[in-house]
Amino acid sequence: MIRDTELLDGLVATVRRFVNERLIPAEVQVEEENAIPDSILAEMKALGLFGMSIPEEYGGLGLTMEEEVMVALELGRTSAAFRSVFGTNNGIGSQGIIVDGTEAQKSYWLPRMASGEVIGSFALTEPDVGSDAGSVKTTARREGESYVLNGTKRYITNAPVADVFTLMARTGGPGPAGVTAFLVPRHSPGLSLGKPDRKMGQRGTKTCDVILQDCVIPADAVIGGREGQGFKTAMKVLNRGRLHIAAFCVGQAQRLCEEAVRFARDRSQFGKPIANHQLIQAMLADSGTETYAGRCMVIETARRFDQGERIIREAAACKYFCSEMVGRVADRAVQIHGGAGYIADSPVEHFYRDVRLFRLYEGTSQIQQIIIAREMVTEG
Ligand code: COS
Repeated sequence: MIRDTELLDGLVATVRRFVNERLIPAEVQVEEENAIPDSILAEMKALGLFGMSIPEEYGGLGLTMEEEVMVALELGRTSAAFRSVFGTNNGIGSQGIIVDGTEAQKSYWLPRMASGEVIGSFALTEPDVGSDAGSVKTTARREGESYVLNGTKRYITNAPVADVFTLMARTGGPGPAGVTAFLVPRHSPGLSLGKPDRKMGQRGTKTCDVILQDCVIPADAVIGGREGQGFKTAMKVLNRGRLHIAAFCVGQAQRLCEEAVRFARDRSQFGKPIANHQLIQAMLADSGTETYAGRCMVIETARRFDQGERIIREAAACKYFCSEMVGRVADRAVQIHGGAGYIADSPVEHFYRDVRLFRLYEGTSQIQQIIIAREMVTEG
């Protein structure tokens, strides 16, 4: 749903300009320094990017899903690290509070997240708990007016800079029904961070372990105030997150197509630009077609989400198709660049490494396949 076409066009144009003029020129620096420059962080905050999808009454831009998708398509045209820095504030780090939080939790945390004063993060994965998210092993023991948490959370995006974690821990019996979602402030006693992970790509994005050793938090830190709802909160958060990631993948594919076309026009072999060779054209055509298909499916699913439809299957399908698709597009972009695509100076080299993550996080491709098939079978 687009509430005001003119306003959205203005926002999309602003983001496009910001991406072209500020973010794309800084990609090499981010790659080399493994950090986002402070000046860019400040500009992102001023543009409202930290609170894109946080409701207006809590200081955010309150974008609908369709509007958020239109912005994500633009943001996807540059290094994933830029989105990642505010991605958890809009997505998995704040959505738990938005969908299931109490009024007190919303009014305390959301305005701070929307301004970027507070960084939110989402802690579900553990050393032994990945795809089987309902088997969370971190425990939360009620003691008077507190909970005492014990366990380790792994590969937690933005953990090194986070101020608060939406964290899933077990308060009840085995399986999804025993999981509760908590808001755990970074400086809670007993909470420490592991050393930053060294990753294949997405340099500038920070992840590490979150270690809880008799970590004490107040009893009112339970999201929504009810135990046993944490798995469902996490799943609702991921439905939206998967759609956002899918749109971002389409943006990445769009940029890869632009780079491939530019190179194919400039590079001549056998006496003519390689863009005029049919085998190169076939690769360009496949990438352009798949990117367009991804764009259509994310916009359609976002519209249905905004209309209140159940989009579990469609969000999984978007994440599955678009994350696999951008992998193929990146591979072709490197192929079109030839040797130049394997050299670190080329943008397609780091995009090739960066996009590999999209098939893994917020549910692997295999998990999306399971979700899609289960929904198809139960829908009959
Ligand atoms: N949206 C809303 N509710 C959902 C849901 C979704 N996408 N998926 C499950 N639920 C609900 C179910 O309806 C069920 O509710 P009831 O108990 O009222 O029937 C409950 O949650 C338990 O669901 P289910 O029985 O399907 O749980 P499973 O243990 O079988 O797990 C999968 C389901 C595999 C889909 C889930 O564990 C998953 O998504 N795993 C991937 C985790 C992931 O993405 N990790 C990445 C970490 S974040 S970077």
